[in-house]
Amino acid sequence: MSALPSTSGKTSAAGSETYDAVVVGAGFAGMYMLHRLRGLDLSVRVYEQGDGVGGTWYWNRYPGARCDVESMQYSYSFSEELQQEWDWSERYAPQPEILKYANHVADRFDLRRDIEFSSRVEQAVFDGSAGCWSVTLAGGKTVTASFVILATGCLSNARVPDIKGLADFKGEVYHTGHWPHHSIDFTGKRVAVIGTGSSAIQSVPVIAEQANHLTVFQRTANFSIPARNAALTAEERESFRSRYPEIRRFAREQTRNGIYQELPDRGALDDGDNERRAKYEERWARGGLTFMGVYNDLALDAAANDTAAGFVRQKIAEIVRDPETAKLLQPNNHPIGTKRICVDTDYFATFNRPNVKLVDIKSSGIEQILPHAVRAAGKDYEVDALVLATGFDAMTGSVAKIDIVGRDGATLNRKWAEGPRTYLGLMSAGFPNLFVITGPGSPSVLSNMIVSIEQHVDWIADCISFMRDHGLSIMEAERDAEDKWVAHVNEIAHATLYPQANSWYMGANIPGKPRIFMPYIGGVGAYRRICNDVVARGYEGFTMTAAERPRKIATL
Ligand code: NA7
Repeated sequence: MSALPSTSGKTSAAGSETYDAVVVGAGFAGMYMLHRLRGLDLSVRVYEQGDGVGGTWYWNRYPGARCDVESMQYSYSFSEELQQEWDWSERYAPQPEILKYANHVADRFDLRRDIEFSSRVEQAVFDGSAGCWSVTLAGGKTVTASFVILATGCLSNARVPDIKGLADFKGEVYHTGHWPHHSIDFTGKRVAVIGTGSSAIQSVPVIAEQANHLTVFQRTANFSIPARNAALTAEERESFRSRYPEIRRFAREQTRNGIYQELPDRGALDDGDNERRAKYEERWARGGLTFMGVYNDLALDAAANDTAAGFVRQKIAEIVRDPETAKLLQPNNHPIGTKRICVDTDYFATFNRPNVKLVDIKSSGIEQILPHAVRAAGKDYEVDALVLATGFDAMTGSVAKIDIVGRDGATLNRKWAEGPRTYLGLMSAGFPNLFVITGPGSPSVLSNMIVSIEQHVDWIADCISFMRDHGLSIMEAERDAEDKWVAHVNEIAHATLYPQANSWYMGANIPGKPRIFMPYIGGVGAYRRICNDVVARGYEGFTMTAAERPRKIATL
C-alpha cells in the first residue's frame, strides 16, 4: 500500500483547483500514471468518465469478452508483490476477472482518492503566458495543471455506424464496446450481430448458445486462431512467476509485440511444404496470437503470408460443414495479420449450429434497419435484439472528443485533420506539456498494451522528474523531429503488408478518416531503444525551457 501523503491539489487565489498533472482516463494507463506521479510527490487529479476504473475492461462487458494476450503477460510488472500475489484463473482471463484485477490495483495502491469518476474532460487549453493548461469538465468546472496526460485509450470510442433506420428499431440495441452493466439474457430471442471483428468473434459463440436464433451479418471475413483457453494450473502460474524478471525483460526488449515467445529465425519459404505445414499445425494446436510468430516474414512478404493465410482458410473449410458458409467465412481480401488477428473459442464451429446463420453483406452492406428487422442482401431478417460489434474510432477517436487548444489557439483536431502527427507517439508539436500514452506513432495497439503502457508511463514520469530536477517547466516536441518521426512511421509501415488491409489501424473503418497507418510498426524493443536514446542525448527533438513565469512543480 502506498504510504504517500494525500496529493490533493491546492486552490489558487482565483478559486480554481490547481494540480501538477491532470490525467485523463483511469484505465490501466491512467492508474499506473497516477501511481508513478504520486511517487514523485506531485499533485495529480485523474478524471474518468466511467464510474469505475478499468477503461477498456470497464466498458467492454459483452458476452465472451476476454483479452487476446495471455493473462500471465497481460498484467502489470511494476510491482513484484502484485505479480507474485495475483492469481489468474485462466490462460485468457475473462473481462470480469480483468476488471476485478483493475479494481484490486486501485485499492492496493489507494488510487481512488485522486480519481474523480463520472467526470468527462471536454476541453484543455494551454495558457502560454502562465505556462499551464486549463482543463474543463462536462458541467463546466475548470482546473489548471502544469501537465496534461491523455490516458484515454486506443479502443475506447465505440462507433455506432450510420445505418439507415437504426433509430427506428423497436427491439434492444447494444454496442459491444458500451455494454450495459446489468446482465442481458438473450434466451428465446432472435438476435442479430453486425460485424465480424474480434468482439463479434468472441461474443457470437456465447450468444448462439443462449439465443433462439442468431444471424451474423458479415462485411469482411476475418482470420481467427483458436485460443485453446484453459484453467491455469498452480504449476503454470509458478513457472511464470519464478521467471518473471527474465520473461518481462525479454518481452520488453527483444520482441516486436511485447509478448514473451520464441522468436522466428527463418522465413516461410525457407521451409518445404511438409515442414511448413507441420509448423502451422503445431501453432494452431498451441493456439493464440503467437501463430503469427512462426516465421519472420509473414508481415513482409506476400508469398510467405499466403502460406499462413491458406493454412487458416483450409482449417475453416475443415471446421464449417456447409461449404457455402465455409467459403464466406474464409478471408480473401487482406493478408493474414494485417487486420488484427482474432483469437476465438469455437467461432467457426458455431456456424454448424442449426440456430445460427451467416449473411454476407459485402456488396451492399446493411440496407436498412426496420422496426423489427434487418434488411440486407435483399431480405428482411426479423430480430428482437441488435448487437453492434462495429468497433471503435481507434487511436485518435477519444483524443478528438476533447477540444485541445495548444499554442496560439491551434487545435489538435485541426492539426490532426490529415492524420495524427506526433513525435514518438508521446507529444505533438505546438502542444507543450501534453503527453499521450500509447498514442499514434508508438507501438501501442500492435503490442501487448500493458508493456507499452508501462514503458510510456515510466518515460513520462522520468521526464517530468528530470524537468523538476533541472528547474524546467515547459517541454515541447520540435516540429522538425516530429516531421522526421511521422515520415519514419509511414516509411516502415509501407515496407510491410499492413497498409493493404482496410483496417482500423489505417482509420479505414471510419468514413472520412484519413488513411494513415497510425501505430509504429518497428516493434516495442526497437522503439524502447529509440526512446531511451532520445533521453540519453538530452531529450533530443524536444525543447525544454523554464516558463516566462516559472512554476515550480510540486510547490505550486
Ligand atoms: P473491429 O475489429 O473494428 O470490427 C468491427 C466489425 O464491424 C468489422 O467486421 C467491420 O467490418 C464491421 N462493421 C463496421 N461497421 C459496419 C457497418 N456499417 N455495417 C456492417 N459491418 C460493419 O472491432 P472489434 O470491436 O471487433 O475489435 C476491435 C479490437 O478490440 C480488436 O482488434 C482487438 O484488438 C480488440 P469491416 O471489417 O470494416 O468490413
